[in-house]
Amino acid sequence: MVATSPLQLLVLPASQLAAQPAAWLRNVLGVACFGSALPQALAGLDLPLAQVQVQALRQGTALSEVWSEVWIADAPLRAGVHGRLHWRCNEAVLFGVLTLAVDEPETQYAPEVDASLLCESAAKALPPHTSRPSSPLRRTTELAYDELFAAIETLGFPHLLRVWNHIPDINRESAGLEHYRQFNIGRQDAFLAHGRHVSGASVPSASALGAAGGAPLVVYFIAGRRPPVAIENPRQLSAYHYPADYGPRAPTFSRANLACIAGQSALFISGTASIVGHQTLHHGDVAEQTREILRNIEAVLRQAGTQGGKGLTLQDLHYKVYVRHAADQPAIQAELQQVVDDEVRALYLQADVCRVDLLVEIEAVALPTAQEFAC
Ligand code: 3EB
Repeated sequence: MVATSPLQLLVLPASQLAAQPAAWLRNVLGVACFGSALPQALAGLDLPLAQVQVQALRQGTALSEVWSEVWIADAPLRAGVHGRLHWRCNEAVLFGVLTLAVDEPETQYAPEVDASLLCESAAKALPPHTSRPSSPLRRTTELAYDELFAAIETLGFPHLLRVWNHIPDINRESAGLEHYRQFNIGRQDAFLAHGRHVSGASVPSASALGAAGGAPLVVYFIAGRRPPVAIENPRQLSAYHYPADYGPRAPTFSRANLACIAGQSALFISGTASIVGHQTLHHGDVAEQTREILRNIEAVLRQAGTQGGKGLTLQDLHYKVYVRHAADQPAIQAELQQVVDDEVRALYLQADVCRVDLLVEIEAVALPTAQEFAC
């Protein structure tokens, strides 16, 4: 018998997923779909389904076909809706999705003044962020995370392991602040409001990418019963310690974490960019950025090796690659194939990345089945 992990990941066209028999779908924990026109047959299934308005890429071209990332777990699964959050879980792990429209008119809100750009006395005169009216995206983000925390606490999966965030028009500025920076304020406020730390070992692994303008904010995640082991990258400043040059609030995520799910380890590596220290390297050079990312991922794997993930290599990972310009995709793929022998398991998506100078971001997950990763 081939050993299988209690959590598995499949990447396949959404049409193929929709064609699966009901018995097969009973093991589906949750799904993320990438594309614009979701197959009708999928919408009818009672599954937590993140519908993300970004397109899959092949040979430098956006595909019209919708692709899906399918998380599989051991049945029996329970399913439900908690407020606006759709979830499925078994005894060990919960998958949840929140899809929130960001549709209020922006003009009725005060601008998000970036206090880091003001002189000290002017910054002091500003009321704290929480007491000023906030922009629609910031408020929607705070609501999303507020609902997320309320749900996972109630459902008994209080430990956030892995979060994916898709922010409409992530690099666009509105109310005087870039969307990603607004998102970071809302996310951090919700963490604080729920008594959670915004730095250190308990922040989740994450990715934050763009989606089409006018799309909803989509947050999907995996949560667990037990706290994961957070992993940082010695080559990079922890993101939660980024200086204010990157926004008034630092992002709330760890570089990776090792989770114990039903007795087996899973390594979740956050979206990783061509950043060393806190600075973007290789402006305008997508091949160099990709190589830097792979060095960062290797550094995370080495670090994981000292914290319970010993022996995991680039070969063991499933990758998701976010590409700013579709035409760069073949160059990125070529770099990935240089360092990962065998067939690379990778899904390429066209998405904007959270800094305008980043051309590519790569996330990864290892779901090892070997006995040495029992936990
Ligand atoms: C970086 O290293 C790149 O805000 O949740 C990567 C992964 C990035 C997650 C997030 C942002 C996030 O800063 C950007």
